[in-house]
Amino acid sequence: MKPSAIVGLLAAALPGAAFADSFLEPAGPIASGQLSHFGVISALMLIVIVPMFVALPIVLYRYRRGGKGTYRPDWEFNWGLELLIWGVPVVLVVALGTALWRQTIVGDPYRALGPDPLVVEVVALDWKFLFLYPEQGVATLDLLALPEDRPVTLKLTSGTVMQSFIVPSLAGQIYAMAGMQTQLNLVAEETGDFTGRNTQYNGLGFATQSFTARVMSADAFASWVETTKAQGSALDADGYARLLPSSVVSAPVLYSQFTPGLFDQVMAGFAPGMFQNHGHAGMPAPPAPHQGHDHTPEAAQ
Ligand SMILES: [Cu+2]
Repeated sequence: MKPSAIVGLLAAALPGAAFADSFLEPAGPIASGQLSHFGVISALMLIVIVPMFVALPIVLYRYRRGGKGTYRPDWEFNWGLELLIWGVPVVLVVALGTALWRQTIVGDPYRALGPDPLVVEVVALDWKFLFLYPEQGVATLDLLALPEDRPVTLKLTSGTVMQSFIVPSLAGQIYAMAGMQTQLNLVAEETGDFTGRNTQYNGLGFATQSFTARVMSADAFASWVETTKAQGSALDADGYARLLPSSVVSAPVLYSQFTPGLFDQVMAGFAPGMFQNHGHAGMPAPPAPHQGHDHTPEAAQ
């Protein structure tokens, strides 16, 4: 039986809802790879676990007082046993290591999954995620809309503390850090809503910091972009500044447009020397010498 079949049987034996929004119900190749790797390592570890649980009662029964086993207190060495005790773990470690090595390369978050990826810029905030679509010109808060079957490259940074971004059904976690950019590549192969969240504790709103990854057909995505352009409000530097205070977003917010380069400005706001260079996008008011210009909205024009 293939390892993935074992996991499949296990999954079928338990309520389906238990695996929703988990890599155990993958909706793309990255999570599928995690599932089959999980199956392989589980099967390999059973080689150790099953014989042990079988042997334990046999040994207890055979060598009990009055049992058939011979009492041999002078026994010291047996080549067969030595080979078994040392050989099996060595083979297992090599097999596990090889499987992990391959999976690490295949599941590398930075590995492009195809030509012409949809680029989405992700800014982690307290306690929400801002998604910027440079190609489409729209932006969202706590809604990651994705087209089906098109490779996606997420570029992540944080506008606040370090966070850990994950959409378990689609791809593994990656950190988002202030002043730095990380990348996560994925392809969604099933339409539907999947839950994504931050898994790095960042304060009171942490438990509620989740968002919906909504996978649509290519056509539905295109019309979603058009609808968003027509309906949403614009996100400018002031709008971004209003997102900085900690808050939980009850429903996703759509923006018809955003200030181009906002993602880079957020990162630059944390760059060394920002107090001299006056990067305003990323940070609340810097502490020390800070003068020579006006911060009122009129002056900012
Ligand atoms: Cu300033």
